[in-house]
Amino acid sequence: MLAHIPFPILPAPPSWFPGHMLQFQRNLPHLLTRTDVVLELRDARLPLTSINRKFEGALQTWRRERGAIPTPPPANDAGPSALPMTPRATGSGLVCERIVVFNKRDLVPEWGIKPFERAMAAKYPDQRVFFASWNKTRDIKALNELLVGVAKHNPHAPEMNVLVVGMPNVGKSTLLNALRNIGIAGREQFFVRSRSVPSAANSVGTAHWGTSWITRAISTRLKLSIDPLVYAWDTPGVMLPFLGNGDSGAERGVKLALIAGIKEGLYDIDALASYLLYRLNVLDPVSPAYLQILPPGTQPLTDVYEFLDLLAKRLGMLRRGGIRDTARAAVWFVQWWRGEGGLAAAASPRAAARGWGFDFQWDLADPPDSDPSAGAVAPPDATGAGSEKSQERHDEAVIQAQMEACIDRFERGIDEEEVGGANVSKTQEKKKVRQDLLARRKAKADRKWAKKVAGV
Ligand SMILES: Nc1nc2c(ncn2[C@@H]2O[C@H](COP(=O)(O)OP(=O)(O)O)[C@@H](O)[C@H]2O)c(=O)[nH]1
Ligand SMILES: [Mg+2]
Repeated sequence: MLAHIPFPILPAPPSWFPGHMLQFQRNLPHLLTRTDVVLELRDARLPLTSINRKFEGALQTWRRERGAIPTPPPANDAGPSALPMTPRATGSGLVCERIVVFNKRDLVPEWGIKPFERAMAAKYPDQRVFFASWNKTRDIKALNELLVGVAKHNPHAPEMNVLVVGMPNVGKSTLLNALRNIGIAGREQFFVRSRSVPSAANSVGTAHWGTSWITRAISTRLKLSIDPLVYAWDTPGVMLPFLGNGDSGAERGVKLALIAGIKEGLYDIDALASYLLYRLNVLDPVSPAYLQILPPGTQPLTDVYEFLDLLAKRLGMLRRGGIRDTARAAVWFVQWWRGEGGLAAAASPRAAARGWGFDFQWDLADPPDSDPSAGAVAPPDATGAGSEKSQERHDEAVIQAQMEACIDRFERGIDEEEVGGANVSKTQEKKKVRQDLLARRKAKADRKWAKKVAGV
């Protein structure tokens, strides 16, 4: 088992935000006026990094306009702020649902899914979370039923429009096709090209941008269900315009490049390989997934050049003069991981893992540091019968607490970056922790108040 896994040196992230992404982002508010359900896809391996925070403003306005969330009171009002909710019928009578799908679940270990769902419910109570994989029929069926259920709940609407958003390569088109295949069998299946783009897309400036822009911006309309009538709109992947400064920006960039969210070729392959080696070590420090591609008997290792040298040896990748071709081995390593290697890493057991996916990392010897209550997980009930179940529940609770702490750290990091505080002092850091704690308490009180008002 690796005792110490050093963090690799990473390059600053490139800026990759082509014009069509900017156009889509600008026109999102218009598209939302004709949207009933937003299906927001994120990569299950990057549940936090693949959030596109640039969508947040437009989504909040959309929900507010449809009465799904109340307009926030003025700053000096002592009453509760924006209330968490799950709208079925909104104040305006218009459908307004936001469903967050963590896609490619086949590439993360199943043991983390339940704790993650609970951590998300605790931290983001207004988001409906769903895990899916295109090849898991059960997931696709359940998602289809969820969408159809929302439409059935709103029989007054002649049709329901679903807008699918997310970063590039997160699996939007694949998931939509799978949903269509499940929802509409056989000859009824079809999709309509941009010629039939309804007024929502036309309203985003056809005259100015022409049809090619429409095709890139919102190219296909898929029918997901006939009765009730549900349509879905595929959209281009939109990246974050700025990935951040310092170590966290560099790490974000490399993660996104590995899952192919950032255009390949903008990165040095050695940087990708060294980060991947680091991550696989964190996910399973005892028997990392890459051991199966190295010469038999190799022990886990942390030096990327030693690793690539062994890999080139195993694959027989040689340059002229018999020198091992480590650059080719690095390309092969990343490709391997994107396919079967990712699946192998997802099969890793919970026992030794120090992380889950690419956004969660912890040291089980240390209780979570950001929330005083999070470390207080009750010990398992060791009274014989049912103790295995009790142990499992305890382990899940521990992981959930670690995940919540990771989410807090992530949010804190983003907030600090947004106020330009890359170099915050210890005093500021403590102040922020305190503020976060108070904010969480206030949110809890607000939730209680909302329940009371709703009579639940
Ligand atoms: N392992 C896995 N791969 C997926 C899944 N969904 C999509 N992919 C792959 O991810 C890549 C990008 O998918 P695509 O649908 O084009 O993504 P989009 O850019 O968001 O539309 C393709 O190679 C798909 O085969 C999934 O659930 N699991
Ligand atoms: Mg696509």
